[in-house]
Amino acid sequence: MEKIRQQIIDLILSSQHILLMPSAPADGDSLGSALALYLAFKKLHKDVTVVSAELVPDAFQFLPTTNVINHEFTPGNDFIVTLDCEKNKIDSLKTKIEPNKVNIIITAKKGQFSADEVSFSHGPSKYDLIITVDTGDLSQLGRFYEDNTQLFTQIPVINIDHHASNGQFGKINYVDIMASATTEILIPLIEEMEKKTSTKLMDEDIATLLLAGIITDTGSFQNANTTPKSFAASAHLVKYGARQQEIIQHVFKTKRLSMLRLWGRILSNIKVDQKNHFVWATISRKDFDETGAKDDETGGIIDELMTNAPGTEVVLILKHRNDGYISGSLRTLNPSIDASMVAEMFGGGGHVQAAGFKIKSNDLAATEHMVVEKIRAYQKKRLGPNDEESNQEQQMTTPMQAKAMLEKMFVPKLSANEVEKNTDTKPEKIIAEKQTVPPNPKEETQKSTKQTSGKSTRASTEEETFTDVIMRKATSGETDIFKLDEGVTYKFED
Ligand SMILES: [Mn+2]
Repeated sequence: MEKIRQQIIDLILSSQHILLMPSAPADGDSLGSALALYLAFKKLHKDVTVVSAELVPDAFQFLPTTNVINHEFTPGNDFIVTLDCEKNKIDSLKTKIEPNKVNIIITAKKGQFSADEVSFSHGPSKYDLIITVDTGDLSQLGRFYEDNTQLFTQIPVINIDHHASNGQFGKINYVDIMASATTEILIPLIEEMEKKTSTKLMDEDIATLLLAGIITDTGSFQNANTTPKSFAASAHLVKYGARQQEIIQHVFKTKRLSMLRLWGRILSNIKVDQKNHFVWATISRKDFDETGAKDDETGGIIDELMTNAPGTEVVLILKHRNDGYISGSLRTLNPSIDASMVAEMFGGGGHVQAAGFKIKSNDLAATEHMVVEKIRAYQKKRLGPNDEESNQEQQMTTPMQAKAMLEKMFVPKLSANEVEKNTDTKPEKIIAEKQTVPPNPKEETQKSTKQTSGKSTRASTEEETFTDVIMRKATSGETDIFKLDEGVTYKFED
């Protein structure tokens, strides 16, 4: 591990434009990791960009510097069309932009150019290093990976993670599956970087971000992944000034009324297969709509479900997301069942005790049937034959029992005036949420096309030679002197 850390530090120090990518959906660990590295790299005078396809959940907005996160990403997406002019010289060149296409009109001095004199390539990216944090698989970067797959082969990738299912996709892979959180791995990395650069990097904000990762991923030291090392690391961070109370307050003690309503609905809808020691619940779009809860307000409920379902081995929550996917969260309470292997049956992954997957579908009932049957079959095979009754789903809780469970879970954490406070702030929060909906990528494309054609009206004088245009642009102080204006014929001298 020490050798890998040295390689990582060398690569970071020799890079200047660093792209930091936390996994989506963003949680305390992925955000804490990305932002802690952001602050450390800034102290080393690096040009750093943090991009996340998804918005920062309300519970993590309090983290230092969440405002630097970009939700749109353009890695210098130049597409270059090259014309080989060795045999033939160019007489003129002009561009014509139409609603859905661009024509580049090139006239030869003599004869014509042919298709085999044209080649295509991508321009260099402005970044020289990508660091992914808390990301088991590149697909967890969402649309940023899908739209820029070539970038991940052009630029070195450092993969820092703690998921057992990590795909080792980096040039350097720093994966410690024994770590409770990715931020736990970053502590020795940042400290060694301090020594190597003789620069003080660790401060109260960085320590708070790193501690937020450990507290989130261990469920405030309640989950089974909590190790002596996670306690030691946390104590170490508190010594650096990590604001532990602030994290606990925001992540665990602040629950909105809409979230409580949603959790109540989920709890009253738990299904159980007692013979196969399997418990599950679904969350439909209707559940979100009717409670006013947001998509990210389901985090943590699976852990509550688990502690309230004794005798269970596998716990599953299926959630119909607002982006056409159904996501599944899995927990196992029996150490002989590997949750990441169960998640792999559905194209996902994760840790031994906690894992997840994502299925492209808008049919919750059909997906539930498919997933539940597969897990049931998996458990049946593991547990050996049992009688037919096991196929009977039972409603585990009555609404009254669910209410009692909910009260038991929250009474110590939420006082009556906190509930009232939440009610007051709710309408505002919902308005804000509507305004921050991420733009449809299609609309973005259209918008940028319009912008391009709008700019192109900036006129150059027709019949100027190419050298004239460049000289004119250079002397007028224009920076982008090689930019071609639309509809203008650029003449080339011999
Ligand atoms: Mn994590």
